[in-house]
Amino acid sequence: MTDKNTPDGIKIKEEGMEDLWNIWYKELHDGIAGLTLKIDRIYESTASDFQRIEVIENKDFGKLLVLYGSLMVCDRDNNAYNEMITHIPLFCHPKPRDVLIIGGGDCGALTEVMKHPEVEKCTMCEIDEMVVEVSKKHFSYLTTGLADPRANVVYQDGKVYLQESKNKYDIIMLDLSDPVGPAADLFQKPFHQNVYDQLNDDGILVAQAESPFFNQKTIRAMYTNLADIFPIVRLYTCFMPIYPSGCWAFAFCSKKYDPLRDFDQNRYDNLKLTTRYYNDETHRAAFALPQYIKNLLK
Ligand code: SPD
Repeated sequence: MTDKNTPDGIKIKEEGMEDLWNIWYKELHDGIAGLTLKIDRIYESTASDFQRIEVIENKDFGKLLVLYGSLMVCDRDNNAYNEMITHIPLFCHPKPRDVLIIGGGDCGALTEVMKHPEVEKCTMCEIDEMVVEVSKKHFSYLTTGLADPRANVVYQDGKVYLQESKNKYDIIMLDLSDPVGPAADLFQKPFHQNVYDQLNDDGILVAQAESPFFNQKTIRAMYTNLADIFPIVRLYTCFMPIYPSGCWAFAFCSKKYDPLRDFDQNRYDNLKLTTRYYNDETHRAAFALPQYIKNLLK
């Protein structure tokens, strides 16, 4: 392609136009840092009754789901989060028959839960049906668990669902977006107390707990509140490159089982899970916390 000067001096390209596509995604973390990704394609840009929903694509990270301007999942690294929020409690509970996921609309956690034959029923209570529909369209490999007859999807506010639930669960997972917008109340003590009340006497709660680097106030408040309610509360982390700081925390809260002492090595060995992040070593290592995170919990 060669440049050609027009009579008025404006340069034009001889053949076609140069591709000037230069669209970037930018997510600020605490207003002081951030993640930027070059967007190669925009698949969806819409809004539900609850939030903005975008699906964009980056050459290296693949498709990314963005809710209210915050990255939720992407092709490249969803495994870490989804595997660590599910398999850790599932291998610590000796009979995880009845599981409840609150949130989790991308269905990645539900699909991981379905890998456990001991689970008889897994209910996913998601407020926003459009997130599930968008995920089925763009992240179909995350949503395969929906076809399992043990899966039960309810579209309702998780807070209302739990208040009205007559059921008791072995494991409850809070697979939530950040504590703003629709999920804000689900990070508060009254809701955590409600979760405790809906767990069986040996039940386990795992809650996503944000970035230990950028969201220290949230983690400290959550930990303090949860430790008032549950006899056993342990924080653990995993690497999540698309989330703020690349390190993500979860709170393991339990009425009876300890996440290390009660890890069922035999069940793990027999199940021969296909995973990309979780294994018996990452299970144990996840609970080894850097000193600055331990200090947060004092
Ligand atoms: N800042 C993004 C935090 C998102 C944590 N939860 C994601 C839920 C995906 N199932």
